[in-house]
Amino acid sequence: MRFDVLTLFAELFAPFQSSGVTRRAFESGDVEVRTWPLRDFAEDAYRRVDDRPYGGGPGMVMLAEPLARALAAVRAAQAAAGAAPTPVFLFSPAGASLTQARVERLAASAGAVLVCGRYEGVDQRFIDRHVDEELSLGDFVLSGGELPALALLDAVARLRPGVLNDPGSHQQDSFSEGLLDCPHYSRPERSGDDAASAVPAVLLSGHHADIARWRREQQLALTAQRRPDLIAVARRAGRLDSADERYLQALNL
Ligand code: 9D3
Repeated sequence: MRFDVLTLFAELFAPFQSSGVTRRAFESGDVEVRTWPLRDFAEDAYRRVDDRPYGGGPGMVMLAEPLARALAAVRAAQAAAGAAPTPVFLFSPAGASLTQARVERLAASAGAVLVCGRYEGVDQRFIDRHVDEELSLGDFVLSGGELPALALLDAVARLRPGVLNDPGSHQQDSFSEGLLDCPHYSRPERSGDDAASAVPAVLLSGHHADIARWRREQQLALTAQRRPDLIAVARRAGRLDSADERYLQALNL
């Protein structure tokens, strides 16, 4: 799959592709990332990519024309490679929050053009003409769309075949399965003298069914406490069995 990234900060994308479990996906070319530095598509002598908003107000607006020229260059490169045009996503605070379901769909696709907004926003005419979908990372304020684009690339790359050692392990991800994860413990068995320094005994018991039940109950308790919205979704999706329901009912006592 291929991502074409339109950005004023292309240098942010390279280092990210050489670290961590996702490195293989990028370095093998399975997830190909090509950056298109927007300043290269400015036409005036100052390489201007932004200007003041009509109607006044704070901040600057990203100009539609350099963006449109960069997108035309992406389309030409796709055509030359015999690749079909991919959808255009704009990262913007006004977009829908990225979800794991959206990431999973994208990971199974041919890729996308990622437009990273900066300044107050992008000239609406570029959005109306060219953008298929606006995406946000959530309700907090960043200074541009580059980190959201990197977050998306990371979330997609880890789903590609060969990235995770255990092919089933992302089936168990929180949000895929719909519950938060259980707590994890590793060595040493005891890190001090108080009760909180010991690993829960059940995890050392060797009783796999007991361990699975304990983990499930930890997931249910944590999710009920922190994200009751996810319990409601899991229930509606039929992902809670009668033992789960009994445990949740006991928690409310
Ligand atoms: C009230 C005006 N602000 C909207 C919240 C202006 C504004 C703030 C920050 C306009 C653009 C930006 C830059 N942010 C992004 O481009 C962005 C973003 C974000 O700020 N938060 C979460 N996801 C994203 S995706 C792109």
